[in-house]
Amino acid sequence: MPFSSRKETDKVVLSFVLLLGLVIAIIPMGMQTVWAGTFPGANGKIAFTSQRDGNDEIYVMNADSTAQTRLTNNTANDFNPSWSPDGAKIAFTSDKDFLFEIYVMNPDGTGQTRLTNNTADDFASSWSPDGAKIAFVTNRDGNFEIYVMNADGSGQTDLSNNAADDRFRASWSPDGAKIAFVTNRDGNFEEIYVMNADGTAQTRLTNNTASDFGPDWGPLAIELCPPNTHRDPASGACVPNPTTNPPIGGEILGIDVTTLFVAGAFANASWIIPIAGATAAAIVGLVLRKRIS
Ligand SMILES: [Ca+2]
Ligand SMILES: [Ca+2]
Ligand SMILES: [Ca+2]
Ligand SMILES: [Ca+2]
Repeated sequence: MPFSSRKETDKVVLSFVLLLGLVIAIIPMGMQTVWAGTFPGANGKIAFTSQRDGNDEIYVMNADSTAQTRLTNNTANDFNPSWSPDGAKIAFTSDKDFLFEIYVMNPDGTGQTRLTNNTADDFASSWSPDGAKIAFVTNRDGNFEIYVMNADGSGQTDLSNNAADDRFRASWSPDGAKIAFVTNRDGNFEEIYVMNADGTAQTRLTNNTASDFGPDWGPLAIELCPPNTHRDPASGACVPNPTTNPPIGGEILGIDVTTLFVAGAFANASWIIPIAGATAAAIVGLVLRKRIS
C-alpha cells in the first residue's frame, strides 16, 4: 500500500477506526430493524388464544401444529399473547385477578408476573424492538390511552394523553424511535397516527371518515446491490462504483451488507471504492502495523 505521507496514513487509520466503529454500531441497528416487524433468528413457536378448555387460554404450538401446549390454566380470560423480541418472554392480558391486567410469563407458562395493577382495563401489549419497553392500552385515566412501561412494569407513562379514544394495539417503528397508534381525536372515525416513543410530535397519517386501525410497522427490506454498485448513503439507491483513485486517506461514506466502502476525502470525495471484507481486514492490519512502526 503506497502511503505517500504520515498524514495520509493517519487519515486512513482514523477512517478505519471510524469504519470499525460503524460496523460495530450498524450490526445491532440492523437486527433492531428486523425485530420490530418480524423478529430475527430461526422460527420459534406460535402463541395463540384458544377457548378449547372452556375459557380463553394462551397456547403455543410448533409451526407444523405439533406440541400444542397450554400455558395458562385458570377460569379467567387470558389472551393477547405477544412474544418479546428475544423469545424469552410472552406478554399477555388476563383478568385472573378480577381486573384486566398485563402479565409476562416464560415461554413454558412459568413465572407469570403481573405488570399492571389497577381497577382499569390494561391490555394490547406491544414490545419495543429492543425488548426494554412494552406499550399497552389502558383507560385508567378515564379514557383509553397508549401507555408505555419498562419490561418489568416500572415507569408506566401516558404517551397519547388526550380525551379521545386511543384503544387499539400500538406498533413500534423498527428503530424503536416512534410508535404508530389509532385514535378518534379528530371527531370522525379512527385514524392512524404516529408519535415519538416519548409521546411527543403526535401526527395524523390518515384522514378520512372511514375507520383506519390496526397499524403494523414493518422493517425496510435489505437487498444487496448488484456487482460493481453500492448503496448511496444519501438516496439509498444502488449506484455504480467509481473506479478511479486508490482508497488511501478516504473517509467512510457508506456501508453495505457485505462490502465496505471508502471514499476520497482529501481529494474531492468524487470516488468510492468497494473493499471486500478480507481485503479491508488486510488493509487495517497493514495500516495498524505501519502506524505502530
Ligand atoms: Ca383462562
Ligand atoms: Ca388493570
Ligand atoms: Ca385518550
Ligand atoms: Ca379515518
